[in-house]
Amino acid sequence: MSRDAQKKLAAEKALEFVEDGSVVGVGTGSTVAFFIDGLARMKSRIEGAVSSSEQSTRQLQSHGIPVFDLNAVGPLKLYVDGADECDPYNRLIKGGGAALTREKIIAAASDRFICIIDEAKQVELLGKFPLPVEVIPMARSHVARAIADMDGLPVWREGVVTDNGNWILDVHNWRIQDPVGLEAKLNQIVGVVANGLFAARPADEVVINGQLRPLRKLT
Ligand code: ABF
Repeated sequence: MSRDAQKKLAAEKALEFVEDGSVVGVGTGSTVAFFIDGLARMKSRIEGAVSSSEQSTRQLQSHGIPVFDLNAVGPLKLYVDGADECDPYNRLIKGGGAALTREKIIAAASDRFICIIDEAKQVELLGKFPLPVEVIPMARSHVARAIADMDGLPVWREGVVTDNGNWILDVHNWRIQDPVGLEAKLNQIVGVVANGLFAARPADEVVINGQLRPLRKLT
């Protein structure tokens, strides 16, 4: 099955968890784009959405789906989003689409976070995908030095400005044995806004090939 077919299947399955009359948290990326198209087919049954990016907002509004400010409607019952990597414990690397900070905010404010992925996103160990870190522009070099001291290789995603007006460093060369610990450590670096590890708050369920994937329990 093609990657697009897998993404579409995962997005369609996630629609089953959307409650009538709810405001749905909506992520960013090509898999979520299929989910938004599906939401459009059922838009009379939902109140609207909270969006994690200007990109998703544009697509939602193009379908006539109302987009709300999280402050006005939170907490949410459901957040649906993609990922760049997903380990067996539903811990994720996200941020390839530069929307990680708003994605993380909505995930934190949602009772249930369903992650929709294709097979290529599944890994045993996080880190092959370079870890995105959103930084305040003036702190870019300071944060890069701190990451280098942690044996990471930070690469500035030059030319990309996030919806929050910040920059992104993508960190290569990490094989992440302790995602929760590294997520917390990165957040301590002055100038870091957020990082793409979703480990302290992993996905509640992962949908792949149209099915909910069983969660491997951390022993
Ligand atoms: C988004 O989903 C980002 O965090 C991540 O980069 C992206 C994955 O994109 P796609 O679904 O296009 O593979 O939430």
